Amino acid sequence: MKKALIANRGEIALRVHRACQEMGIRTVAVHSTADASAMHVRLADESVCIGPPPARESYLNVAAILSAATITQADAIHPGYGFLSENAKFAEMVEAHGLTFIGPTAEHIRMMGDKITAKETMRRLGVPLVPGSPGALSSLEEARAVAAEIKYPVLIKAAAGGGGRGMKVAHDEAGLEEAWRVARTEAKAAFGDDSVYMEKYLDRPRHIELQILADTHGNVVHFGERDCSLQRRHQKLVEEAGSPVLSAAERDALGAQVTRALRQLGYRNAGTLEFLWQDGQFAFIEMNTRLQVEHPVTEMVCGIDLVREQIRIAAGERLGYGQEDVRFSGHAIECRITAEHPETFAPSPGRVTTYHAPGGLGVRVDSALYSGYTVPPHYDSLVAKLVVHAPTRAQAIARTRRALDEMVVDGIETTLPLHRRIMDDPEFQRGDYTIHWLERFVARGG
Ligand code: MV4
Repeated sequence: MKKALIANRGEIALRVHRACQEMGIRTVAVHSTADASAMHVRLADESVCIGPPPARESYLNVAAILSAATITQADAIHPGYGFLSENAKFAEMVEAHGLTFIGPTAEHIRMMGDKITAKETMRRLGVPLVPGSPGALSSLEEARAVAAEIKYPVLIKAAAGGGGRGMKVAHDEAGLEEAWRVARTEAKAAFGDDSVYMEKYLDRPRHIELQILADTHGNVVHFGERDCSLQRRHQKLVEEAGSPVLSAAERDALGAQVTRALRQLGYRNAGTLEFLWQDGQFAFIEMNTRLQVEHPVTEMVCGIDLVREQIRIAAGERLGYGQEDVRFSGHAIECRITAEHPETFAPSPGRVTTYHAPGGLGVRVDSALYSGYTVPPHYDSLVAKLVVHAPTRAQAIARTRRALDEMVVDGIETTLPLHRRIMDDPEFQRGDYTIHWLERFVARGG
């Protein structure tokens, strides 16, 4: 692999560029007209403008991206996260053009994109699930029967869903018809597919996910878990590795189950399995077939470069190490700093007059910001990921607090003040939170 096209923007385009650079692989940036002076364009070896600001016409424009790869003679494409990263058709088209897709097979992307197929596959491979319907619900009558069996409250979810869209709770039989109707209508509108399924509703779970890598020679290794419970409206704000509630033995047990399953599946490249954890029990809900935003916390505790590994795997190389070689050291925390008002979450694009990144031992900032950069209004509001590593969780919190105080992003509103308040909160410091904690924390104003 000599030249890779990076089909993304912002901090993740930089992240992939850095891995390529260190491996002696030249990079091609693609960009919209709104991103002509973006950092990912400045750092890449070459760049190609692929369209106007709306993502649909640029970062999601498959024909323009494949043309850019052809004219620059790239031999691989890394999709980053979001945009085309979990688009099976795109992965197929990349390979049909004789290029290497740095990610899983189109078949596995498609399989996990359908949440019903993903669950059925994991059930067959022995991964624990939330009790629910065996597959899609064919009628309201079937929904009633399954709910009676698994007991209320229940959740109706869209097969094509994820990220919380097309999801409705029913607390009792009286609420089921409405949940059934609304979930199907929303699923049809959002995904063009009204297939839905049912699960027992867990009322206070944590969101814990497991990172894996698989090479094309049958080796599958896991890199432990991330606790991603601190989210608001399905947008994660803070992630940690490891989870404050998991023991090394529980991690090993879950990891062994998951790696066995993915080996049987013939999965390749990076993947993340999402679980809900409540009362000491794990239940698989979804699998993400991409590099995730929060991958750096795993990199920090495992001392591994996940993007480098993705590229090596795509080039057909062997992992070259086994599970026993993966060691976990210390604790890592990521704060997602977004260009939003810290209380109202109103978007705050605009010109960054001063940007100053924090530093020191155990501090990493993944960001495409620079002083004088204008954050465009067209895309995701993430402007920086502050990632901190320290020997213990308490030290990681203290270090995050210190780094947040050093960090300057002037000219726009950011969530920096909210992150400071979270780090100062006694419940957060005790690790005492569920997926509902942050919503309430924000509502009570700290
Ligand atoms: C659930 C759940 C409770 N019980 N499933 C939301 C997004 C999608 N990925 C799965 N989600 C949930 N599924 C059962 N059976 C609660 C959520 C949920 C959630 C999950 C992870 C992180 C944040 C969340 C916020 C609200 C609801």
